[in-house]
Amino acid sequence: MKKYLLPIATATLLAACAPTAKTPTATSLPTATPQPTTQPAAPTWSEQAEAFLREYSAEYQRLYTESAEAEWRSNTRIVAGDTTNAGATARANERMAAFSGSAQNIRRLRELLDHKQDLTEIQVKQLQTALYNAANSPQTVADVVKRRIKAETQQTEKLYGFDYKYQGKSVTTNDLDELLRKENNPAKRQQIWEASKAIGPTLKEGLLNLRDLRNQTVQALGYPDYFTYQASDYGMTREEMMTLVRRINEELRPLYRELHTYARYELAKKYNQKQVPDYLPASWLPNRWGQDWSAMVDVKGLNLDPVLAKKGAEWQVKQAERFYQSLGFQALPASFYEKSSLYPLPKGATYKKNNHASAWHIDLNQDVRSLMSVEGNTEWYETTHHELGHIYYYLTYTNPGVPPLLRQGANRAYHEAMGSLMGLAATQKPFLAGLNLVDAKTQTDQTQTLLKEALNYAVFIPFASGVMSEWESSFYADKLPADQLNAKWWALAKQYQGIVPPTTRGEQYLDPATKTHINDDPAQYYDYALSYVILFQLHDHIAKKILKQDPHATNYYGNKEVGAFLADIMRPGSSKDWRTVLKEKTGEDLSARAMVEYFQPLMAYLKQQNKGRKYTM
Ligand code: X8Z
Ligand code: ZN
Repeated sequence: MKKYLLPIATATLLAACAPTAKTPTATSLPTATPQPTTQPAAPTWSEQAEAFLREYSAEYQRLYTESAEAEWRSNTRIVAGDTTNAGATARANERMAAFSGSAQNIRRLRELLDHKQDLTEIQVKQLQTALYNAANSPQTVADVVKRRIKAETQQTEKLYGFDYKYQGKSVTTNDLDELLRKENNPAKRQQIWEASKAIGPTLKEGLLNLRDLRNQTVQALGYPDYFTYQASDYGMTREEMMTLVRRINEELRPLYRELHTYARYELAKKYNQKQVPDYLPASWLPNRWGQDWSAMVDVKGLNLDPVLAKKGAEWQVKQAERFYQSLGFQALPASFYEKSSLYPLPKGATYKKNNHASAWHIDLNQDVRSLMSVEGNTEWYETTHHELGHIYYYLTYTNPGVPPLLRQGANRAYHEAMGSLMGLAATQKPFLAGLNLVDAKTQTDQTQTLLKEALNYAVFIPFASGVMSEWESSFYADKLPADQLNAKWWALAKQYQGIVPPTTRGEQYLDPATKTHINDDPAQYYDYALSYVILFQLHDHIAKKILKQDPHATNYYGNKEVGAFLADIMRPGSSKDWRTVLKEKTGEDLSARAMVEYFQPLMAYLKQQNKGRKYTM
């Protein structure tokens, strides 16, 4: 599910249309004898657009809310064999689809957009957004849209209703993640990793069906494939997006090569392997997809796990809120705490919930919620900050200057960047010391700290911009054949991440489908790669220009100027062009410069450590 928007069909928008006002055109204008003094002037194009958008937006917001409420229920209460929720969600999403994709609305949107030069910029932006949304559910192919909605609801239920088993017992994904961070026995690690991949084959048929339905939906409005459709949200073609993510990947590649070499040797030592493998076995890494290796390093004096375990999950959410408040953001609405689903289900619950973190803007107004399974540990500490970033983004662009259709990020990557930035800030030593989470007087190793950060942020790039983006581009645009899905996944993992599966993984498996986004947030994972690049650009600016602190050792806490800087970016939603926003706020275009510079001091250390070691990528 789109982490921060509604799941596809919804995010995608909606349906049955309110009757459009009849457009006066040259031919339909009154022909009676002109009486210039009394005759009301025919409405201008801008006035017509205003009237249309008023009506459209009200209906859009109403249907969006219904769809979000239904999706919320479908994602927080998954009961095996019970189809009530699925039925209600499908119906709500169909109503949205029938409205947003109605032929009448599409016609009218195009007609108004044909008179762009007579409209205001914000009118044009809203009409374009509505037309973009329409392409996700055009009613000219109503049957395809309907089947797709049903298939997506079913895929979500399968994905989050799955019962993971390890050593004969049911386990949660939190359990598996914890085991992968802690287990030192390589044979056991392989079993855990394999247990985490058991869901893949159960999702294959549904995913292949969804690929066709997603492609067919957007093709009806002229997009060649679903990946291209999603990239167009940034004003880019598929090729332009792939060129951009490949460039980012290349810029981080020298650092990744050092990290990869370092990890092979260090992990071989840790697991008592005489032979250092050329490529990293996926089961050696402390994350199901090898997208974050930071748990490999424990920086003495900065390990948060014990203190977070002691303070507990609730404290983490409250602490993240306090951090945002300290920058000048409001307290969260009471309904956030009443309506969110923040913690794991109690043991023995008779239903399941979505196990991946997300944030929701239920009514495009003040009803904001988060769905998480927070436990007291570093990973959830960062994720909590990440999700509240979405929540504060929602609340900040919910203002009279931003109409409902533009209550979105400057682009999707900005939405992902805000909270991840706060997550990074909330782990730096001066911040932690200020809050008494670590002892300020304890000497800590700066190189190890930077190494741990690189194993989180830099290691993520080849996964997000390489493996995920290349696989989905090929899946949607090149129609990757059904008997090459897993082979392609592992070829990309080897090429970009230098990771191989512990044993041969044939086409009876479907390892990409174990990543939730492949199923319910399709063809958008480059958002996260771009979000990391943006977050380092923002962090660099905040540290150097606002705080006048070393970017490696900042403390944002309590700084209202930092809060104002972030709120200025959030406030216009998508009513302002994303490139302009970045240029105005940081003086830079989108670039990996800040990220590369941040990790530059680590290169000498890694080269030293890797001296005499064999490089394989
Ligand atoms: O999916 C997420 C967020 C969704 S709001 C928790 N993230 C990516 C992932 O988990 O794969 C955050 C960073 C990467
Ligand atoms: Zn997110």
